Amino acid sequence: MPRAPYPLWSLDPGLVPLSEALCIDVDGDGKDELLYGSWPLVCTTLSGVEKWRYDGGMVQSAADLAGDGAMELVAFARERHDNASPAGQVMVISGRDGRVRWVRPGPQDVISGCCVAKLIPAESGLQLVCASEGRGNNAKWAQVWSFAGGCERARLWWEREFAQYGEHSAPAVGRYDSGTMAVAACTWGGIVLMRPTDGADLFRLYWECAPGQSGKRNYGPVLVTDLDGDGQTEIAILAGAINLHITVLAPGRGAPGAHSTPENPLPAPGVPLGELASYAAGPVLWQRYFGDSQPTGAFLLEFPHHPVADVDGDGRQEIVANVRTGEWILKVYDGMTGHEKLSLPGMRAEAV
Ligand SMILES: [Ca+2]
Ligand SMILES: [Ca+2]
Ligand SMILES: [Ca+2]
Repeated sequence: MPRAPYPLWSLDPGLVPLSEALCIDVDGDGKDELLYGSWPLVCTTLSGVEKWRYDGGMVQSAADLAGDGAMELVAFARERHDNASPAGQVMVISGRDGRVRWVRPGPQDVISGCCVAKLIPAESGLQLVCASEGRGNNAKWAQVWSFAGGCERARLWWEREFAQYGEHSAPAVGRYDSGTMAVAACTWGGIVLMRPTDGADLFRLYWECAPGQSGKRNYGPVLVTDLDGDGQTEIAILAGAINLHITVLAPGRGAPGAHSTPENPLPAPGVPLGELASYAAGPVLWQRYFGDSQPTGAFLLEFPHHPVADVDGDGRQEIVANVRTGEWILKVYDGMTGHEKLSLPGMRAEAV
């Protein structure tokens, strides 16, 4: 008589479909755990034995925030789409037992993202950057939180309104120049780089995606990086939802000048959708604008995990994108020039 199949172990994928998992030693016992899901977020041993679960959002960062040797997890609720509720706030969870150690206070309509980094050298531990929006004040605002006093006693280092409300892009951090870090946050048709210590503007640019087309959304990864390894910073904006464009900025190549207000965006060259628009001078290196995907459009544009990488080993980073026009085409673009290095019809890259 045949034996019936039986489960060796099982997992609960939670309210939000599982898209990724994390293997890291979150409780300091010297062995990695497996973390997956949201509502619940579950922590198991690598053989599937549950250690703890937490009824909260997806993990954004795993780091020692307070600098006390214990690992914390930063989670938030963007994926649940009810982020005006307290459950949508950024939370800091103990990696040891899943206990909530801090919930970001204050109201918000949309918390559009957060990231963890060492931004203030004199402060112990790491800092948390948040970008929120509010209809009441019609503004987007940025915050930097410090955990030097412990995770339960986060201190708001600064907060400020930096743009008008209405575009839900997430913040990023990176090196502005060799001696300065920056907090980067996009807005309608623009980007603002802020000084981590006090939030002051370092750089503010508004630009068109095509002639007469400004005020575009910037939903997708924003990477503040050095694409060609020359020590100068570039910024890759990979906008793959509603408004589809890849835009690469070089703040060191020229000041925004008059194009630092939404009323006066940097004009775009006229090229067909999806084609390369190059800029001979100024803060935009190049862009490719693929139009809109909502409600419908000629293109879809999606990005793999880690879309900016040196995939051909020449010492300079490329941008990897999945472009759809009738079929998916895997594209590899030169990071600095936007020229197409590879085009593979019928292929997608899910991870780089
Ligand atoms: Ca462990
Ligand atoms: Ca560079
Ligand atoms: Ca390369």
